[in-house]
Amino acid sequence: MDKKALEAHWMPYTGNRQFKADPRIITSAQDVWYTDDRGRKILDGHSGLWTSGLGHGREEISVAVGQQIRELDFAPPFQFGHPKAFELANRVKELMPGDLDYVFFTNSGSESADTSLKMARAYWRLQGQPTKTRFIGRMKGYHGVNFGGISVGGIAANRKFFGQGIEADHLRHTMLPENQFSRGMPEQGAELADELNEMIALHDASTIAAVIVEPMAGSAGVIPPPVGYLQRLREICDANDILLIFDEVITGFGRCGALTGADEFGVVPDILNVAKQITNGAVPMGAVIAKASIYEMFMAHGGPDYALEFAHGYTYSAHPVACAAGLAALDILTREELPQRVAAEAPYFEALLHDSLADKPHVSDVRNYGFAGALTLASYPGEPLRRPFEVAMRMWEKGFLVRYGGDTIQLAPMFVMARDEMDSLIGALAQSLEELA
Ligand code: PXG
Ligand code: PLP
Repeated sequence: MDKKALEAHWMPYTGNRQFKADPRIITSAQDVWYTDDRGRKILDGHSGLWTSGLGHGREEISVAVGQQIRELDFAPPFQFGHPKAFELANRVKELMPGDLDYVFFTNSGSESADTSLKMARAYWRLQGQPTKTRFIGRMKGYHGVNFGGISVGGIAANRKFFGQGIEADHLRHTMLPENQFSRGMPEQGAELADELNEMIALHDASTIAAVIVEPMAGSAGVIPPPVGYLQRLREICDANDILLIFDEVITGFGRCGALTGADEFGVVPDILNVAKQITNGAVPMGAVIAKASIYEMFMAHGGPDYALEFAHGYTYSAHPVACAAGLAALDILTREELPQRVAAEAPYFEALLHDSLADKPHVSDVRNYGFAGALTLASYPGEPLRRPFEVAMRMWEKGFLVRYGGDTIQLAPMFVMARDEMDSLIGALAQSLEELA
C-alpha cells in the first residue's frame, strides 16, 4: 500500500508512527491463516484478538450474515424487537451457569463493562440503598476503554492520560513471585482475596456496589486465578451484600476449556460480561447477562408498564446482523464441541509452552490456562515495552501473528488449531527469542 494512503486512519492501540513506517496489512483470512498484502501466509497465533476461536472464514457465519442483511438490515432496538434477538438471548441463557437468565446486548467488551457497572448501581438504588455506588476492581484488570471500564481497570497506561474517572478502589493482582512458571492455576494466593475485607472495613459495604474481575485476566498477560481465590471473593461479596461481576470478554465461550470461566472455576457471579467470541469476531457484539433477581428488581420498580425500567441501551444493541452471526457461531461452538476440545488439548499446549520457552533468553515467567498463554520478558533498562515489540516483529517476519502488550507476549491458539500448527508457532517463538538474545 502507498504509505500516504495510510495517513488518515488514526489507528487504535497502535504505535501509529512505527506502523505507518513499516505497515503490517492483513488482506484475507481462512481457518488459522491470514494472508498479508505481500501474499504471505501468516499463522494466526492469537485467534484474531481473542475473538476467533472457531477459525476464520467460517462459511456458516458468512451465509447467516448475508441472508440476514438482505432480509432485515436494521430494526430499532428501542421499543421494537426482531426474532433473532430473542433467539440469541435464549441461546446465551442456555449456555450460562446458575440463574444468569437475562441477556442485555451491547456492541463490545467496553460497552459490556460500562453497562454492567450501571446495572449494579441502579440495582442498589432500586433496592433502597442508593449509597452503594463504589466499585472494586483489581490491579492489572482490563475492562475496556470507556470511563467506567478504565476506572475499575488496573492498567496505568490506560488511565493516566484521562483524568478523573468514577469512584473505584483496586485489589492487588495475583502475580506472586512464588507463582512464577506455574502451570495452570497457581497454588498460592487465595488469601489475596481477603484484601476485599480490608476495603470493606475502609469504605464500608454500604458504599460498595460491586466487585468486578476477570476470572482469568487476559489482556495483562494471562493471569489464571489462584486455587480458591474466586471462591473466596464470592463468599466475601455474599457476606456483605456486594454484587460480583465477572468480565468474561476473553474467557467467555470456550477459551478456558468450558463455556465460561464461571463454569471452569466453579464460581457463579451475579453479572457476567461477554463479547469477542460470541460472534467469532465476525460482527461486533457484546452482552451482559444478569441473574434473575436483578432483572426482577428492575421490573418490580419500573412504574407504569409503558415506562422504561432501565434507561440504557445502544443504537446497535442486538443488531440483527450481529444476532445472526452470534447464532451461527454458537451453533458451531456447540456442535463441534470446541470447549471440550480445548480442555482435551490444553495439557499439550501447556507442556509445549513451558517446555519450549521457560529456558529461553529474557523469559522471566510463563503462564497458561486452557488455550491462553503468555510470557513475561525481562526489560531493557528503562524500556519495558521494547523487547515484546521486537519479538512480535520478528515473529511477523517469520509469518506468525502474536500479540504483544506491556512486558508480555500473548498466545491464544484457535480452538480448532492442530498440534503441528501449535508446534510451529511455539517453535518460531523459541527461535525468535534465541535470535534476539
Ligand atoms: N474486558 C475484557 C476482559 C477484555 O479482555 C474488554 C473488556 C474490552 O473489549 P472491547 O471489545 O471494547 O475491546 C476486553 C478486550 C490483549 C487485548 O492484548 C485484549 C483486549 C483488547 C485489546 C487487547 O489481550 N480485550
Ligand atoms: N451521540 C449522539 C448525538 C446520538 O444521537 C447518539 C445516539 O442516538 C449517540 C451519541 C449514541 O450512539 P450509540 O447508541 O450508537 O452508542
